[in-house]
Amino acid sequence: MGTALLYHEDMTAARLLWDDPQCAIETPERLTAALERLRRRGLERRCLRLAAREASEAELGLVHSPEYVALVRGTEALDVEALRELSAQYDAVYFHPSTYHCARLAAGAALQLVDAVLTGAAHNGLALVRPPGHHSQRAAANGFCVFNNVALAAKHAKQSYGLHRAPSISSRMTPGELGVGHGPFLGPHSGSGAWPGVLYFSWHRYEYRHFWPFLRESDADAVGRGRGLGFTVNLPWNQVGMGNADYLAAFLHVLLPLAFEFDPELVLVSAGFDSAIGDPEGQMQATPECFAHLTQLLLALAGGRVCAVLEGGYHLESLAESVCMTVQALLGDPAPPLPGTLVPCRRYGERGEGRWAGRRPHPTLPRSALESIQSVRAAQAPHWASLQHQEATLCLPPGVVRQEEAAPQEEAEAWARPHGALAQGEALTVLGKVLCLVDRILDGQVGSGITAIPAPALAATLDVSIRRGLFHGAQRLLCVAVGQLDRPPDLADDGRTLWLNFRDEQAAALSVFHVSVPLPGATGGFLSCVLGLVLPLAYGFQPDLVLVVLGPAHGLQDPQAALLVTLLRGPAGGRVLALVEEEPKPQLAGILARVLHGEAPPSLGPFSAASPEFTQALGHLRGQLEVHWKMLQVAGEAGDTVLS
Ligand code: X5A
Repeated sequence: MGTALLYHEDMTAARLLWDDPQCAIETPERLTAALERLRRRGLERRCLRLAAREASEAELGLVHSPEYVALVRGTEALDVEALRELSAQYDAVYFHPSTYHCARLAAGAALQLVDAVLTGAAHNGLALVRPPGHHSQRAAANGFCVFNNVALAAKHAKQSYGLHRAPSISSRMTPGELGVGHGPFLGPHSGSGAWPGVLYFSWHRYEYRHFWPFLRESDADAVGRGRGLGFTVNLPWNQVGMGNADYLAAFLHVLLPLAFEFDPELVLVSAGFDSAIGDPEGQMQATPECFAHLTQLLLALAGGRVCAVLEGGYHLESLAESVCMTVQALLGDPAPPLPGTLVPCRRYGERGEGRWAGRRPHPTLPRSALESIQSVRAAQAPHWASLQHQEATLCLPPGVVRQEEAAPQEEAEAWARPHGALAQGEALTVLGKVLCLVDRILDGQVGSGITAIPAPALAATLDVSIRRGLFHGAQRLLCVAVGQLDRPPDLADDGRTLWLNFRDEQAAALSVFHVSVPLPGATGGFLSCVLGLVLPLAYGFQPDLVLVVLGPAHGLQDPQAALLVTLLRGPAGGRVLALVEEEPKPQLAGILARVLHGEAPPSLGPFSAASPEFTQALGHLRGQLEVHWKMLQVAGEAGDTVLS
């Protein structure tokens, strides 16, 4: 088990044989650069290496017409002039005598990856392929793409493994479907009802349809038809320069709420790295680390069964780094912190610095990531419970270690002094271990940790852990306390700690850094809290250490606790310390230890919508906080229009 890496050297054979500026960026070096970097980082040898096989013509027939397959087969025998003539009949396509072989290997690799993951030979994986696939259609090549690798993988998964909520195709986003043009063939709208059981998400450079391939059906209001209503989710980026905060906001506020509600059995990723910084086609600004975070977030779905298939990505350095980040995340490594402050882009011009500063926006239209997010949420709201009742309020302005080491007894006693509950016995012994664990995590000697604490000592141990973390050099410490736990009364409200407490009472922002979150019963409420409130705050805060505490009457089911801890690995580079009340659920600590190690959390089970009252209370809380915490925002300001 582990991460599968599919590749075949033959896929470097195809290359452009004549002058065509549009196609010149799709080179064999894309694959060799990515693979070389994986080798150099020691990542390749940590993967299960599988040589790609060719897809059969019957398999290609799952998606493509026999005539088209025969036509592509025929290109093997054509001379350069004939290849050039045929290529000219398509949009942004070139054929080479090896194209058919390469394209069959690319499709075969995608199918094999699905086989590896669905038979249990691997947990997840990446297929490094070319030509890419997502723009190709039933009977046409398009945008460098010949056969639709990910669409074939989706059909194969449904047909051979009988998945019901099969491929949640997170197309062209993350390491996925972002980037350049929209590849609409995959969506259920490409022939009504043709793709039941598939949720298709795509983000793409759109620029109000001024960007290739200029399709009306790439806009946010194209949501699928008939039985496929709501199963096509388009997030058009209407300006270039989108960065880490924008992608993360799109995941937290659009993709993940819908994906968790959908509860897929498999996640297929059209991994287009033309969404990464430096890419000539995408012109976006997301740094490679972002792909580690996006991948890690996707791994919380479908029991971690994530299959990523390379699509675009034309800046060799950016591509190679982003591929490494994706593979690291697939392997379960903690994601490195995201550089810079995380504020989603409100309107054009806020990112005036940098290499794309010169581009002028369209003179009359508002542009921003938030506007795109708002429009897709609005378009999808009728189809998804997790988006309902929200718009009105929201539009307002390295491994886990079981700790054996402990701080010296006298030191533990000194730290325990203010707390009677810690004075002696087991509580003091545990405190010694926790102090040592806090230090080790902050020093980078240990990735994360978990400790079971005797119930009477929990609150005091938490208090001491916070102080110790700040004392030991944490600049910012996030504490997520679940259950009846009070914020230590004399904790300074100075921005060094952010205290989030899930408890039964009313939602309340007692200060910018002290938030009480209502404890939801329904899975939908839990997901809205975590994705819509806790993670945006956590990412915005950029802590050095996250303390998660499951205290008295925490009320979370085991899969919920596991998901919470999994997702909290993101904001602090994996530096999570979980403190769990010793009784009454001994198995919970084991589950949490495994997710801290990078294992996928169990499914939350059937989706149940939050009550309108709950959603409203949460929306109100978000409304109060979003002035300070920009990652909460899902809409531009009213009348936020940019004039030239
Ligand atoms: C796979 C992919 C882009 C084609 C761009 C044509 N295709 N201008 O990224």
